[in-house]
Amino acid sequence: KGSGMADAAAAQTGTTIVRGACHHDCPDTCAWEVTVEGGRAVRLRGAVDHPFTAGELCPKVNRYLDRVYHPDRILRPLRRVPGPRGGEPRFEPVSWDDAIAEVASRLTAAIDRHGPETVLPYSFAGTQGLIQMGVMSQRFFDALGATRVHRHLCGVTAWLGAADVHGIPLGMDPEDLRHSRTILLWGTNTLVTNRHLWPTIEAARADGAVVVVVDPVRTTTAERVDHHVQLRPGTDVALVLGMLHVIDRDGLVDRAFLDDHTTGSDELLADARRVDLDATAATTGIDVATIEWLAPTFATRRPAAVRVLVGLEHRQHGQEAHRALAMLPAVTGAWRERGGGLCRSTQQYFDQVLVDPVPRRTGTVRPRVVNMAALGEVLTDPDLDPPITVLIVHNCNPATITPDQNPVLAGLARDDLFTVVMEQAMTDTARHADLVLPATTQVEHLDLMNAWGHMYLSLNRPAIAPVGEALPNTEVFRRLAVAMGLDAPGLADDDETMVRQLLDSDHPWLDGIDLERLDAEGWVRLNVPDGFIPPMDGATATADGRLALGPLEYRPGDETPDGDARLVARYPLGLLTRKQHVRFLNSHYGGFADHLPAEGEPRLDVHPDDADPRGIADGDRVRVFNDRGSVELRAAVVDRVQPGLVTMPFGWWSTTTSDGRGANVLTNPRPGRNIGSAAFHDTLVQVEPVGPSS
Ligand SMILES: Nc1nc2c(c(=O)[nH]1)N[C@H]1C(S)=C(S)[C@@H](COP(=O)(O)OP(=O)(O)OC[C@H]3O[C@@H](n4cnc5c(=O)[nH]c(N)nc54)[C@H](O)[C@@H]3O)O[C@H]1N2
Ligand SMILES: Nc1nc2c(c(=O)[nH]1)N[C@H]1C(S)=C(S)[C@@H](COP(=O)(O)OP(=O)(O)OC[C@H]3O[C@@H](n4cnc5c(=O)[nH]c(N)nc54)[C@H](O)[C@@H]3O)O[C@H]1N2
Ligand code: SF4
Ligand SMILES: [Mo]
Repeated sequence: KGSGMADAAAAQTGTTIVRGACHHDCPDTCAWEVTVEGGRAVRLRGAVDHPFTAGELCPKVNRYLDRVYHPDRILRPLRRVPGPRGGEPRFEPVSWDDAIAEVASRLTAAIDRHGPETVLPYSFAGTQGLIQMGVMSQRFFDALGATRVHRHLCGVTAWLGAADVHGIPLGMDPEDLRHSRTILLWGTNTLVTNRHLWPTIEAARADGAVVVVVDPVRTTTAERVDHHVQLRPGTDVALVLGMLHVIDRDGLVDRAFLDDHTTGSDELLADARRVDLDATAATTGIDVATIEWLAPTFATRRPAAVRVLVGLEHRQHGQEAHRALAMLPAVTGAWRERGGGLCRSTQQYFDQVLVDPVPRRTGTVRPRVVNMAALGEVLTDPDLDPPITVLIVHNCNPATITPDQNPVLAGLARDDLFTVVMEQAMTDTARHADLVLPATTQVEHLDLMNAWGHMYLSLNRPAIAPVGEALPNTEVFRRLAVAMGLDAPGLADDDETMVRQLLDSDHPWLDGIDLERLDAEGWVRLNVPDGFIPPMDGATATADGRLALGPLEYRPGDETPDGDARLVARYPLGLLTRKQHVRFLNSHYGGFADHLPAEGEPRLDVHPDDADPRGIADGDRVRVFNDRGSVELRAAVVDRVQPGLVTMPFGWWSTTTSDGRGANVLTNPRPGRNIGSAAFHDTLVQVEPVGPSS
C-alpha cells in the first residue's frame, strides 16, 4: 500500500505523500496521508484503505494543517519577562541552547536544595503517540527521581472497574459489534466522541440490531438510536441491579456460563433478588416497564453487547459502575457469541505487547506518587515535603482541563515555582510559564500509534521538517539529559530506536509486525485472532482464570442530588461537563478563532423546570457556582437535559470566556491524591440569573 505509488507520484510532480495517523486522545486513531509539496504540507486526508477509519477524518482534524501553520503557533523558545503571573504575560525569544541550559541549571539547583521529588512532571494525552507521549519523558524523570504522577485523568477508573471482574480487562474487538443484535451504548456519546464506530453500529442496525443509549442527557447519539434510557445521573448500578433482578426472576441467567467461567455469582444474584423494581424506578428515573423490556432484550436478543468509554467513570463510584457493567454480560452468558460481551477501550491489548524495555526505578528508590487530578492541592499545599518548586508540562493543558481549576491557577501563579511548558500554542498553561518550549506537531515527528477504539497499530512518519525551531518532546528530554550529565540507560536513544524497542516483542499478537512492515503498510492489525472472545479463549487474567463476580450495591456519590443532604440543600443541581464539541478535542482548538464560530459560545443547558423558578430565560446570562468557584455564561433552556441536571462544555480557554473562567472551576477533583480518574461529573452547583440577554 502506498509507498511505491507515492514514489512514482513524487518523481512526476515533486509531490510526496507521507503516511501517518492522528495523535489526538480519541478512540479512533485515524490513519491519514499528508501531501507535501516543496517541503510544505499542502493536504491532509484520511487513508481510504484503513479498515476502521476508511478515509474520513473529522471536523476537528480536517483543518489540522491550519493549526500546523497557524500564525499563533509557538515557533521559538520563549522566556517570561519578569512580571506578575496570571495576567497578560510578556515573553522574549531565547535560543534553544540558552533555554536548555537554564532548565538544566534550575533543575540542578532545585534538586540540590530539596531533593529530586521537588520536580513535578505533568503530562497527559495531547498526543497519544507512544514515543512523544511517554517513553522518553518517563526515562528522563525516572533518571532524575522526580515525583511520579499517576496519569489518571481518563480511563483508569473504567479500567479498575472492569479489572475487578476480568483481572486484565480485555474487551470485545469493537468491530465485532457488527455481529450484535442488541447494542447498549452506555454513557458514551458515540457520534461525537467515537464517530468511526458509527458505521459498524449502523451496519449492525441495518441487519436488525436494536441500539439503546443509556445516558442522562439526550445526546446527539441518543437522538439517532432506537431507544434512549435517560436515567438519573450516577444511578447506573441501580439500573444494572434492576436488570439483573428481572433476568434472574425470569430464568434468563446462563447458569452453565456462570458455573464454568465465573465465581461469586451467588452473592451477586442474591443482591439482585432483593431489589424492589419500584424503588429502582424511583432511584433511576426509569419506569418499571422500560426495565422489564431492557433486561430480557439484553438477555435474549443476541448477540448482545454493552459499549462503554469513560462517561460514567468520572464519578466517585465510577469504578463500581464499570464493575457492574462488566458483570452484566457474564450473567447472561453474552460472551458466548461473537458480537456479545463488554466492549471497552482496546488500550489493554496494546499495553500487553508494547513495553519499554528500559526498567523503571523500583523498591526503596521509587519516588513518591501523586495523582494528576490533585494538581491544585499539590501545588498549593504549604506542608508538602519536599515542596514542588519545578513544574515541567508537556502534552497537557492543566490550567484548562484539570478539575478544581482555582487552586491549579493559584499554584501556577506562585512566584517560587519554576514552570516549563512544552507547547504548540499559547495555552492558559503556557501563559503561566517561565519558559515556553516550541513543540512539533504530529506531521513533524515520528511516532508509533496504538489505539483505544480499534485493533490497528499505525506508524506516523514525519511529513515535513519541524516548523520554526520546534522540537519533538523526545529531543528536548535528550538535550536536557546531556545538559544535566545524566547517563541512565536509554536516554540517548533516538526516536526510531525507541519505536523498534517497543515492537521488539515475543508476543504472538506482534508476530511479524516490525518497523519495516509498518513503514510499507502504514498500519497493521494486531495478530489477535479473528473472533477472539477473551473469557471464552482463556484470556481472563484473574488469579483463578474466572470472571470475578460478587456483591453489588448502589450508593449515591456524596456530590450528587442523592448525596450529602447539606450540600444538596445549597447546591441542588448536578453538573455535567462532557465532550460535546464537534470542533474541539478536549482543550485543543479552544483558542483557535477558526474553530470557535462553529461552536458558538459555551452555554449552560438547563431544563425549563429549573430555569422557570429561577427566572432564567433562554439566552440569559447566568452565574453557575459552588464552594469551589463560579462561572458566568449564557443559558440555553432546553429539554435535552433532565430536571435537576445542568451541563456545560469544558475545554474553552480563558481568553474566550467572558469572565476568564472555564467549567473546571466547578469540578470535583476527587479522588485527590489517591488512585483513579477524577470525579468531574459528581459536581453540584447552584445557578442564578446575572442579567437579561444583550
Ligand atoms: N470538566 C471536564 N474536564 C475534563 C474532562 C471532562 O470530561 N470534563 N475530560 C478529561 C479527559 S477524559 C481528558 S483525556 C483530559 C485531556 O486533557 P489534555 O490531555 O491536557 O488535553 P488536550 O487538550 O487534548 O491536550 C493538551 C495539549 O497538548 C498539546 N500537544 C499536542 N501534541 C503535542 C506534542 O506533540 N507535544 C507537546 N509538547 N504538546 C502537544 C496541545 O497543543 C494541547 O494544548 O481532560 C480531562 N478534563
Ligand atoms: N469531538 C470530541 N471527541 C472526543 C473528545 C472531545 O473532546 N471532542 N474527547 C476524547 C476523549 S479524551 C475521551 S476520554 C472520549 C470520551 O468519550 P465518551 O465517554 O463517549 O464521552 P463523555 O462526553 O466523557 O461522556 C459520555 C456520556 O456519558 C454521559 N454520562 C455522564 N454521567 C453519566 C452517568 O452517570 N451515567 C451514564 N449512563 N452516563 C453518564 C454524558 O452525558 C455523556 O453523554 O472522547 C474522545 N473524543
Ligand atoms: S480526532 Fe479522532 S476522529 Fe478526528 S481525525 Fe483524530 S482520531 Fe480521527
Ligand atoms: Mo479522555
